[in-house]
Amino acid sequence: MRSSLSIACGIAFAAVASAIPTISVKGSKFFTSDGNQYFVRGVAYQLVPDDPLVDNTQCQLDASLMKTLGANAIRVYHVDPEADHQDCMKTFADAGIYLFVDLDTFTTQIEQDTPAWNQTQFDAFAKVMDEFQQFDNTAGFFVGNEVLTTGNGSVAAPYVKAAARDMKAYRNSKNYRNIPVGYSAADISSLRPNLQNYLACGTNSSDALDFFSLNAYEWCGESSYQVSGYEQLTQNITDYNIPIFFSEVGCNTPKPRTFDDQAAIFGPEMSPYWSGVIIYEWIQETNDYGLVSYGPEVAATATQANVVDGFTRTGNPTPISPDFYNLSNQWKTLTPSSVSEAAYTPSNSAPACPAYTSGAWEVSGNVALPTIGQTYDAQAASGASSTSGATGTQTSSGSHSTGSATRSSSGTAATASHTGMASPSRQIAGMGVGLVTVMLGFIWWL
Ligand SMILES: *[C@@H]1O[C@H](CO)[C@@H](O)[C@H](O)[C@H]1NC(C)=O
Ligand SMILES: *[C@@H]1O[C@H](CO)[C@@H](O)[C@H](O)[C@H]1NC(C)=O
Ligand SMILES: *[C@@H]1O[C@H](CO)[C@@H](O)[C@H](O)[C@H]1NC(C)=O
Ligand SMILES: *[C@@H]1O[C@H](CO)[C@@H](O)[C@H](O)[C@H]1NC(C)=O
Ligand SMILES: CC(=O)N[C@H]1CO[C@H](CO)[C@@H](O)[C@@H]1O
Repeated sequence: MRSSLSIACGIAFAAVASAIPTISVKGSKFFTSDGNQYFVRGVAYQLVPDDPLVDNTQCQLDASLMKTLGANAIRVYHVDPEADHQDCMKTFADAGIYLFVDLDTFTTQIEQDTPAWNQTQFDAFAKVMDEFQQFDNTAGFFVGNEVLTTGNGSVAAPYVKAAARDMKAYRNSKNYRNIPVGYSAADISSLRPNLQNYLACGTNSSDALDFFSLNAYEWCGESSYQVSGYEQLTQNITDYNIPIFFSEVGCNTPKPRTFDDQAAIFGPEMSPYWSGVIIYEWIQETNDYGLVSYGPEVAATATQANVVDGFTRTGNPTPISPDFYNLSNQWKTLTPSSVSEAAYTPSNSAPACPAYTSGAWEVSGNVALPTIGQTYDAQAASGASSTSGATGTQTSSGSHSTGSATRSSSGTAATASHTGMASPSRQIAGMGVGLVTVMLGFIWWL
């Protein structure tokens, strides 16, 4: 009795001593459980297509170098919820690194052209949440990545919002911690303000996102807060009621990357409104955004172990010079002014739900969100839009039989509003498959 009790106490003490504070949302900011404001300084991390959080030897090598870089977060696009993540998550926690993880995969993601939110998707998202909620360093969940890319694609927005509503309700029903649930948007200037307002709008916060984030490739080389477009991004969120941060950043032309935009993001113009940034991306691969490399490029057709698409994906990460050091130097010198949780009283209320505008925002205000199993019926919607103008008629058939599962090229042409560059995140998320879709996206854009 006595000895098992003391062992239990010893374990409890060790757990407390090594615990990383958890992250939650208050108003438009993130805070750690010890009351400090949290700004994301992250890197997109998807070494391997299925799940980069299962090989602890690799996680240790990478976490250690990320610490040197000054990172405090990773974003992982795809994980295997059945795998064991204990060791990697502890490794990252010990390095002070939090996880933002996408709940969807290529087979479960919400599609712009055939929007649906059904039980299969819910169950798959819930599995990822079940696995990762147990870790103190899980900072947030994404219910989608760049689902919407066009004005008429806005009809998919209620499905994204329904997914957030249901994952938040599921989280609460399981008595999980209030891990923030958000969405990662493509930077489409015509769509962005309406989308970010829509996903936060309404008087019932249970129906809204906990945070919004943006994949932006606007700031290229020597630019400025005004010229890059960051000023416009900020003008649209100064009254935003939930946290917003960059879930991908990193124009890679011209080279080398100097990451001058970090000074703006963490400086006085943006840090009162923004909660930081995730740099795209950790590993160097075909798309040429990497901060580190695991060895020279080999033939794309090479089939040896640990090589995918011509790049080795295990071993010692070697910083790519000067990009890695440039980022590290930026982060070292930047300290955003922050507020303690105790001293902060949120004052912004939810934005108004945007009005219906044909071709630009085709959702009529605060429409009823779809329930699980409702699918979008485009034909009925176009017939009904002049009168209802809402999300379109929803049929409640549980099966989603309309349209093929083929990804349309427009769904991948995530274009930065100033540069016209395609966002590469679909590529990292899918490796081989993604590369094809990104190329289709470029062709579509050209
Ligand atoms: C939006 O318009 C394009 C081009 O007309 C069409 O291909 C696409 O299916 C439409 N999307 C939706 C969700 O209606
Ligand atoms: C708020 O939304 C949640 C989730 O949709 C719902 O269960 C709840 O009844 C709503 N509360 C009010 C006051 O409408
Ligand atoms: C977004 O900001 C721009 C100025 O940068 C402004 O013209 C536009 O009206 C804003 N839109 C919304 C919905 O706030
Ligand atoms: C649910 O939606 C997904 C993704 O659109 C689709 O692949 C699947 O067939 C749907 N399942 C059901 C039961 O409707
Ligand atoms: C901001 C920063 O550190 N810039 C450096 C990036 O790397 C080049 C090449 O080494 C330097 O000239 C810059 O000063």
